[in-house]
Amino acid sequence: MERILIVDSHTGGEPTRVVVESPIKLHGNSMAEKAQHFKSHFDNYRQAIVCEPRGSDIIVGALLCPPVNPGSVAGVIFFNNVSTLGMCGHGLIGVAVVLRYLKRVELGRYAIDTPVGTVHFELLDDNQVAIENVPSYRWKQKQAVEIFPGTSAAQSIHGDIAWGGNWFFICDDHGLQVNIANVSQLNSVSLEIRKQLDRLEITGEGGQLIDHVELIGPGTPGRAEAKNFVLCPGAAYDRSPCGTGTSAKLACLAADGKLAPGQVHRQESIVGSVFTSSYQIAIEQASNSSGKATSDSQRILPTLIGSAFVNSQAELLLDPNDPFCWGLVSQ
Ligand code: PYC
Repeated sequence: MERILIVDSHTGGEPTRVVVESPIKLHGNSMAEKAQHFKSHFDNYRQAIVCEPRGSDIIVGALLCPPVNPGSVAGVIFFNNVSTLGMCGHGLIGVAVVLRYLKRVELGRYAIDTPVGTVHFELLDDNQVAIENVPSYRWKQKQAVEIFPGTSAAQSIHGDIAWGGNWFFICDDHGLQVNIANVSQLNSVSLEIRKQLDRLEITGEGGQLIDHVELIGPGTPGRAEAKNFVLCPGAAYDRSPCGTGTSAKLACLAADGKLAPGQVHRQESIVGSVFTSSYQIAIEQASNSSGKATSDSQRILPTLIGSAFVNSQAELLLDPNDPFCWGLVSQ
Protein backbone atom coordinates (compact mmCIF):
# COMPACT_ATOMS: atom_id res chain seq x y z
CA MET A 1 0.00 0.00 0.00
CA GLU A 2 1.37 3.47 -0.89
CA ARG A 3 1.30 6.21 1.75
CA ILE A 4 1.08 9.99 1.39
CA LEU A 5 1.76 12.27 4.35
CA ILE A 6 -0.46 15.35 4.36
CA VAL A 7 -1.04 18.37 6.59
CA ASP A 8 -4.36 20.20 6.14
CA SER A 9 -5.08 23.82 6.96
CA HIS A 10 -7.64 26.43 6.03
CA THR A 11 -7.11 30.05 5.05
CA GLY A 12 -10.20 32.15 5.68
CA GLY A 13 -12.33 29.00 5.38
CA GLU A 14 -10.70 27.65 2.18
CA PRO A 15 -8.80 24.37 2.69
CA THR A 16 -5.25 23.57 1.58
CA ARG A 17 -3.86 20.04 1.71
CA VAL A 18 -0.06 20.15 1.77
CA VAL A 19 1.61 16.97 0.50
CA VAL A 20 4.69 16.58 2.68
CA GLU A 21 5.90 13.10 1.65
CA SER A 22 4.71 10.99 -1.28
CA PRO A 23 5.88 8.59 -3.99
CA ILE A 24 5.58 11.47 -6.52
CA LYS A 25 9.03 12.27 -7.95
CA LEU A 26 9.04 14.96 -10.64
CA HIS A 27 11.50 15.67 -13.46
CA GLY A 28 12.21 19.13 -14.85
CA ASN A 29 14.57 22.07 -14.51
CA SER A 30 11.82 24.61 -13.78
CA MET A 31 8.64 24.43 -11.71
CA ALA A 32 6.63 24.81 -14.95
CA GLU A 33 8.34 21.66 -16.31
CA LYS A 34 7.74 19.83 -13.04
CA ALA A 35 4.06 20.85 -13.11
CA GLN A 36 3.83 19.50 -16.66
CA HIS A 37 5.40 16.20 -15.54
CA PHE A 38 2.95 16.04 -12.63
CA LYS A 39 0.03 16.58 -15.05
CA SER A 40 1.16 13.98 -17.56
CA HIS A 41 2.36 11.24 -15.18
CA PHE A 42 0.69 11.71 -11.79
CA ASP A 43 -2.84 12.88 -12.52
CA ASN A 44 -4.20 9.80 -10.72
CA TYR A 45 -2.34 10.94 -7.58
CA ARG A 46 -3.87 14.42 -7.93
CA GLN A 47 -7.31 12.82 -7.95
CA ALA A 48 -6.48 10.44 -5.12
CA ILE A 49 -5.29 13.33 -2.92
CA VAL A 50 -8.01 15.98 -3.43
CA CYS A 51 -11.08 14.29 -4.92
CA GLU A 52 -13.72 12.31 -3.04
CA PRO A 53 -13.74 10.02 -1.12
CA ARG A 54 -10.55 11.33 0.63
CA GLY A 55 -11.09 14.95 -0.35
CA SER A 56 -13.76 17.20 -1.86
CA ASP A 57 -14.24 19.67 -4.72
CA ILE A 58 -13.11 22.59 -2.57
CA ILE A 59 -9.72 21.26 -1.43
CA VAL A 60 -6.62 22.75 -3.03
CA GLY A 61 -3.59 20.46 -2.94
CA ALA A 62 -0.04 21.80 -2.55
CA LEU A 63 2.72 19.41 -3.52
CA LEU A 64 5.96 20.40 -1.79
CA CYS A 65 9.03 19.89 -4.02
CA PRO A 66 12.71 20.71 -3.74
CA PRO A 67 13.34 24.33 -4.83
CA VAL A 68 14.63 25.04 -8.36
CA ASN A 69 16.22 28.39 -7.45
CA PRO A 70 19.10 28.68 -5.02
CA GLY A 71 17.83 30.67 -2.07
CA SER A 72 14.24 29.39 -2.23
CA VAL A 73 12.96 27.40 0.73
CA ALA A 74 10.89 24.99 -1.43
CA GLY A 75 8.99 24.56 -4.66
CA VAL A 76 5.23 24.06 -4.72
CA ILE A 77 2.67 22.89 -7.27
CA PHE A 78 -0.96 23.74 -6.48
CA PHE A 79 -3.80 21.60 -7.82
CA ASN A 80 -7.50 20.99 -7.33
CA ASN A 81 -10.24 18.55 -8.37
CA VAL A 82 -9.82 19.57 -12.04
CA SER A 83 -6.13 20.24 -12.77
CA THR A 84 -3.10 22.21 -11.61
CA LEU A 85 -3.25 25.92 -10.73
CA GLY A 86 -0.61 28.51 -11.70
CA MET A 87 -0.44 30.04 -8.22
CA CYS A 88 -2.76 30.00 -5.25
CA GLY A 89 -2.76 32.83 -2.73
CA HIS A 90 -4.79 31.22 0.04
CA GLY A 91 -2.79 28.03 -0.60
CA LEU A 92 0.54 29.81 -0.20
CA ILE A 93 -0.58 31.24 3.15
CA GLY A 94 -1.51 27.66 4.12
CA VAL A 95 1.87 26.31 2.95
CA ALA A 96 3.75 28.94 5.00
CA VAL A 97 1.82 28.07 8.16
CA VAL A 98 2.31 24.34 7.57
CA LEU A 99 6.09 24.83 7.08
CA ARG A 100 6.10 26.64 10.41
CA TYR A 101 4.04 23.83 12.04
CA LEU A 102 6.61 21.33 10.71
CA LYS A 103 9.40 23.54 12.15
CA ARG A 104 10.96 23.92 8.69
CA VAL A 105 10.89 27.74 8.88
CA GLU A 106 11.20 30.45 11.54
CA LEU A 107 9.29 33.73 11.50
CA GLY A 108 10.68 35.80 8.60
CA ARG A 109 10.69 36.21 4.83
CA TYR A 110 11.23 33.34 2.35
CA ALA A 111 11.22 32.74 -1.39
CA ILE A 112 9.28 29.79 -2.80
CA ASP A 113 9.18 28.58 -6.42
CA THR A 114 5.88 28.07 -8.28
CA PRO A 115 5.15 27.16 -11.92
CA VAL A 116 4.39 30.85 -12.69
CA GLY A 117 7.42 32.31 -10.92
CA THR A 118 9.21 32.67 -7.62
CA VAL A 119 7.07 34.39 -4.99
CA HIS A 120 7.78 35.40 -1.40
CA PHE A 121 6.03 34.94 1.89
CA GLU A 122 6.68 36.52 5.25
CA LEU A 123 5.58 34.59 8.29
CA LEU A 124 4.45 37.33 10.69
CA ASP A 125 3.44 34.93 13.49
CA ASP A 126 2.37 31.27 13.68
CA ASN A 127 -0.78 32.00 11.65
CA GLN A 128 -0.48 35.35 9.91
CA VAL A 129 1.35 35.53 6.61
CA ALA A 130 2.08 38.27 4.07
CA ILE A 131 2.54 36.99 0.53
CA GLU A 132 4.18 38.87 -2.32
CA ASN A 133 2.57 37.51 -5.43
CA VAL A 134 3.70 37.35 -9.06
CA PRO A 135 3.50 40.55 -11.15
CA SER A 136 -0.18 41.05 -11.95
CA TYR A 137 -1.90 43.07 -14.67
CA ARG A 138 -5.14 43.83 -16.46
CA TRP A 139 -5.18 42.45 -19.98
CA LYS A 140 -8.58 43.73 -21.20
CA GLN A 141 -11.06 46.20 -19.82
CA LYS A 142 -14.88 45.90 -19.88
CA GLN A 143 -15.15 42.85 -22.12
CA ALA A 144 -18.88 42.46 -22.96
CA VAL A 145 -20.44 38.98 -22.69
CA GLU A 146 -24.07 37.99 -23.17
CA ILE A 147 -25.13 35.33 -20.68
CA PHE A 148 -28.07 32.95 -21.07
CA PRO A 149 -28.47 34.09 -24.73
CA GLY A 150 -31.79 33.34 -26.39
CA THR A 151 -33.61 32.86 -23.08
CA SER A 152 -35.80 35.14 -20.96
CA ALA A 153 -32.79 35.43 -18.59
CA ALA A 154 -30.52 36.87 -21.34
CA GLN A 155 -28.33 39.66 -19.96
CA SER A 156 -25.30 41.60 -21.13
CA ILE A 157 -22.53 41.87 -18.54
CA HIS A 158 -18.99 43.25 -18.65
CA GLY A 159 -15.76 42.13 -17.07
CA ASP A 160 -12.06 42.94 -16.90
CA ILE A 161 -9.69 40.14 -17.89
CA ALA A 162 -6.73 40.15 -15.53
CA TRP A 163 -3.79 37.99 -14.45
CA GLY A 164 -2.90 37.45 -10.79
CA GLY A 165 -1.16 34.07 -11.07
CA ASN A 166 -4.30 32.62 -12.68
CA TRP A 167 -6.61 34.20 -15.29
CA PHE A 168 -9.75 35.97 -14.06
CA PHE A 169 -12.88 37.49 -15.57
CA ILE A 170 -13.82 40.17 -13.01
CA CYS A 171 -17.36 41.48 -13.20
CA ASP A 172 -19.30 43.96 -11.11
CA ASP A 173 -22.40 44.63 -13.27
CA HIS A 174 -23.86 41.13 -12.72
CA GLY A 175 -26.85 42.54 -10.80
CA LEU A 176 -26.64 40.03 -7.93
CA GLN A 177 -26.15 40.59 -4.22
CA VAL A 178 -22.78 39.12 -3.24
CA ASN A 179 -23.71 37.33 -0.05
CA ILE A 180 -23.75 33.76 1.20
CA ALA A 181 -27.56 33.46 0.99
CA ASN A 182 -27.23 33.97 -2.76
CA VAL A 183 -24.51 31.43 -3.35
CA SER A 184 -26.35 29.10 -5.72
CA GLN A 185 -27.36 32.00 -8.02
CA LEU A 186 -23.82 33.41 -7.91
CA ASN A 187 -22.54 29.95 -8.81
CA SER A 188 -24.89 29.44 -11.74
CA VAL A 189 -24.21 32.92 -13.20
CA SER A 190 -20.43 32.38 -12.84
CA LEU A 191 -20.66 28.97 -14.52
CA GLU A 192 -22.68 30.56 -17.34
CA ILE A 193 -20.08 33.35 -17.75
CA ARG A 194 -17.31 30.76 -18.03
CA LYS A 195 -19.39 28.74 -20.54
CA GLN A 196 -19.88 31.85 -22.72
CA LEU A 197 -16.19 32.81 -22.47
CA ASP A 198 -15.34 29.33 -23.77
CA ARG A 199 -17.99 29.48 -26.52
CA LEU A 200 -16.89 32.95 -27.67
CA GLU A 201 -13.20 31.95 -27.37
CA ILE A 202 -12.51 34.89 -25.06
CA THR A 203 -9.16 34.18 -23.41
CA GLY A 204 -6.34 35.70 -21.44
CA GLU A 205 -3.15 36.86 -23.15
CA GLY A 206 -1.72 34.35 -25.64
CA GLY A 207 -4.97 32.36 -25.78
CA GLN A 208 -4.74 31.22 -22.18
CA LEU A 209 -7.86 29.78 -20.59
CA ILE A 210 -9.79 32.04 -18.22
CA ASP A 211 -10.67 29.46 -15.58
CA HIS A 212 -11.68 31.76 -12.69
CA VAL A 213 -14.72 34.07 -12.56
CA GLU A 214 -14.86 36.78 -9.89
CA LEU A 215 -18.11 38.61 -9.10
CA ILE A 216 -17.59 41.78 -7.07
CA GLY A 217 -19.95 43.52 -4.65
CA PRO A 218 -19.64 46.02 -1.81
CA GLY A 219 -17.75 44.94 1.32
CA THR A 220 -19.29 44.88 4.78
CA PRO A 221 -19.03 48.50 6.03
CA GLY A 222 -16.09 48.96 8.40
CA ARG A 223 -14.69 45.55 7.46
CA ALA A 224 -13.73 45.64 3.80
CA GLU A 225 -13.91 47.79 0.69
CA ALA A 226 -15.22 44.96 -1.51
CA LYS A 227 -16.59 41.45 -1.26
CA ASN A 228 -16.14 38.77 -3.91
CA PHE A 229 -17.51 35.46 -5.05
CA VAL A 230 -14.88 33.46 -6.94
CA LEU A 231 -15.69 30.44 -9.06
CA CYS A 232 -12.63 28.18 -9.22
CA PRO A 233 -11.81 25.80 -12.10
CA GLY A 234 -14.47 23.10 -11.72
CA ALA A 235 -17.72 24.09 -10.04
CA ALA A 236 -16.56 24.97 -6.52
CA TYR A 237 -16.28 28.50 -5.15
CA ASP A 238 -13.48 29.92 -3.03
CA ARG A 239 -14.32 30.38 0.65
CA SER A 240 -11.35 32.74 1.01
CA PRO A 241 -11.10 36.14 -0.76
CA CYS A 242 -8.85 34.34 -3.30
CA GLY A 243 -5.25 35.54 -3.30
CA THR A 244 -4.74 35.41 -7.05
CA GLY A 245 -8.22 36.93 -7.57
CA THR A 246 -7.45 39.76 -5.15
CA SER A 247 -4.14 40.35 -7.00
CA ALA A 248 -5.98 40.52 -10.34
CA LYS A 249 -8.55 42.91 -8.80
CA LEU A 250 -5.73 45.14 -7.44
CA ALA A 251 -4.30 45.33 -10.97
CA CYS A 252 -7.70 46.54 -12.24
CA LEU A 253 -8.08 49.09 -9.43
CA ALA A 254 -4.54 50.33 -10.17
CA ALA A 255 -5.22 50.54 -13.93
CA ASP A 256 -8.44 52.52 -13.25
CA GLY A 257 -6.56 54.94 -10.96
CA LYS A 258 -8.83 53.90 -8.07
CA LEU A 259 -6.08 52.63 -5.76
CA ALA A 260 -2.66 54.25 -5.27
CA PRO A 261 0.57 52.26 -4.65
CA GLY A 262 0.76 51.40 -0.93
CA GLN A 263 -2.93 52.18 -0.30
CA VAL A 264 -4.76 49.40 1.55
CA HIS A 265 -7.62 47.48 -0.07
CA ARG A 266 -9.44 44.96 2.15
CA GLN A 267 -11.01 42.16 0.12
CA GLU A 268 -13.76 40.19 1.85
CA SER A 269 -14.79 36.67 0.83
CA ILE A 270 -18.28 35.30 0.47
CA VAL A 271 -17.94 33.75 3.96
CA GLY A 272 -16.69 37.01 5.54
CA SER A 273 -12.94 36.30 5.76
CA VAL A 274 -10.67 39.19 4.73
CA PHE A 275 -7.29 39.64 2.99
CA THR A 276 -5.59 42.99 3.56
CA SER A 277 -3.87 43.93 0.33
CA SER A 278 -1.81 46.64 -1.34
CA TYR A 279 0.58 46.91 -4.29
CA GLN A 280 3.73 48.50 -5.62
CA ILE A 281 4.36 49.32 -9.27
CA ALA A 282 6.61 46.69 -10.87
CA ILE A 283 9.85 48.37 -11.90
CA GLU A 284 10.54 46.06 -14.82
CA GLN A 285 7.97 44.68 -17.19
CA ALA A 286 8.06 41.08 -16.03
CA SER A 287 6.98 38.05 -18.01
CA ASN A 288 3.60 36.44 -17.57
CA SER A 289 3.02 32.68 -17.59
CA SER A 290 3.39 32.54 -21.38
CA GLY A 291 6.79 34.20 -21.07
CA LYS A 292 5.70 37.21 -23.12
CA ALA A 293 5.91 40.76 -21.84
CA THR A 294 3.29 43.36 -22.71
CA SER A 295 3.96 47.05 -22.94
CA ASP A 296 0.34 48.23 -22.68
CA SER A 297 -0.49 46.66 -19.30
CA GLN A 298 1.25 48.13 -16.27
CA ARG A 299 2.27 45.34 -13.91
CA ILE A 300 1.90 45.62 -10.19
CA LEU A 301 3.45 43.65 -7.33
CA PRO A 302 0.63 42.69 -4.95
CA THR A 303 1.05 41.97 -1.24
CA LEU A 304 -1.72 40.16 0.66
CA ILE A 305 -2.00 39.44 4.35
CA GLY A 306 -4.16 36.61 5.67
CA SER A 307 -4.19 33.87 8.30
CA ALA A 308 -4.23 30.09 8.11
CA PHE A 309 -4.74 27.41 10.76
CA VAL A 310 -3.50 23.82 10.67
CA ASN A 311 -6.43 21.50 11.37
CA SER A 312 -5.29 17.98 10.49
CA GLN A 313 -2.25 15.81 9.89
CA ALA A 314 -2.79 12.42 8.30
CA GLU A 315 -1.46 9.63 6.16
CA LEU A 316 -3.47 8.85 3.02
CA LEU A 317 -3.46 5.12 2.25
CA LEU A 318 -3.61 4.03 -1.40
CA ASP A 319 -4.99 0.50 -1.36
CA PRO A 320 -4.87 -1.01 -4.89
CA ASN A 321 -7.88 -3.20 -3.99
CA ASP A 322 -10.03 -0.14 -3.29
CA PRO A 323 -12.20 0.52 -6.41
CA PHE A 324 -12.11 4.25 -5.56
CA CYS A 325 -8.44 4.34 -4.58
CA TRP A 326 -7.74 6.93 -7.31
CA GLY A 327 -10.69 9.16 -6.48
CA LEU A 328 -14.26 9.62 -7.49
CA VAL A 329 -14.04 12.20 -10.25
CA SER A 330 -17.08 14.49 -10.44
CA GLN A 331 -16.07 16.62 -13.47
O1 PYC B 1 -6.33 32.00 -3.25
O2 PYC B 1 -5.47 32.25 -5.23
C1 PYC B 1 -6.23 31.70 -4.46
C2 PYC B 1 -7.07 30.59 -4.95
C3 PYC B 1 -7.16 30.12 -6.23
C4 PYC B 1 -8.08 29.08 -6.21
C5 PYC B 1 -8.53 28.92 -4.92
N1 PYC B 1 -7.89 29.87 -4.16
